[in-house]
Amino acid sequence: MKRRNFIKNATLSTAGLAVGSTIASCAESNSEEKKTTSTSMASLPLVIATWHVTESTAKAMEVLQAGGNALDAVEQGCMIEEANEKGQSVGKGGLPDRDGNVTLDACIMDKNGNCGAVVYLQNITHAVSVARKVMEDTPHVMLAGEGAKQFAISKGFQPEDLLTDASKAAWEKWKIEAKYKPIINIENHDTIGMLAIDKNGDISGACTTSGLAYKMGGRVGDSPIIGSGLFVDNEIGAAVATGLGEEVVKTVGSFLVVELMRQGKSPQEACEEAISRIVNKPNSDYKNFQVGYIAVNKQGETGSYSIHQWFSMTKFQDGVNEQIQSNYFNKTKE
Ligand code: SD4
Repeated sequence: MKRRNFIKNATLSTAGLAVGSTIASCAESNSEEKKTTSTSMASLPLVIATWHVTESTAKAMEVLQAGGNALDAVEQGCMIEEANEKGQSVGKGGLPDRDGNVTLDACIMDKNGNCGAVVYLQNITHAVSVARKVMEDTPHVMLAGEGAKQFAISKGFQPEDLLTDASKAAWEKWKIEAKYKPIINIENHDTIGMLAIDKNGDISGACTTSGLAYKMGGRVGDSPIIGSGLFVDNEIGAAVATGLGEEVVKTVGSFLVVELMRQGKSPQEACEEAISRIVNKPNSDYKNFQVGYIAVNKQGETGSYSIHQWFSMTKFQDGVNEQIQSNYFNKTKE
């Protein structure tokens, strides 16, 4: 499935062996397509991620199987996609803003509620790792722009040009008309949000992106905003978002999903409710943008849901690393 295939009109935005403990789970999804999203018996460790990123989930699972914790797993899993030049919305090869600058946003959150983020980071491929350094080596949560870059360099990250020939060519083509119609894509490799539970039952998450293609210079989306693009609560579960970041920020989406789980909803129900908050706003323009959520609870149940079709979750559990198509809200023909 190629990235832009999702655009149906001009405005539509947008094997390893599992070992570990087994957790019995009793909550159930109310989704019509229950089989696609939930599990009644969750064995650990497990990893889920937005979109089709089986190489990234495989890396994360490798870390977990080797005894690594969930934080190491999500960081190293996301790094695979950041280094993948073909993924045009993450790290190296990411599509630039309208001025031709590739600017990255990322965040990471651990089991203790610690978090770190970078926004508008340039010339450093592994934004997720810089976010982790912000979390672990500074008294701050977020660093932006030049400050984030200088911090990364001080930590040994090598600056490099992230604009590949393919992304430059796409930008040159875009400039001919230069119309900004945020594209939320369905391609195999995209903004990656990843959640993991390790053998100890501890949860961590990460999210990394080059943001919306041809955005205004300086624009930052939901992905590095704790509570919007990502939220982890080790007592309850975790959620991560993808899609038109402005809409996620307006509803503090990932925090909302986790709080809904705290109130007793399953991950699937919580993702569906968070999407319904967006589409049921007065005058919601949801037909013209995509938002998707994935979530996991402490019992290891998972869920995913989006506004439009073509969103998927990759899940690695019990030796199975698979892409699972998400159920979605807008069933009218697109
Ligand atoms: C953003 N949420 O910058 C990101 C974009 C995205 O798939 O998820 N694209 O708004």
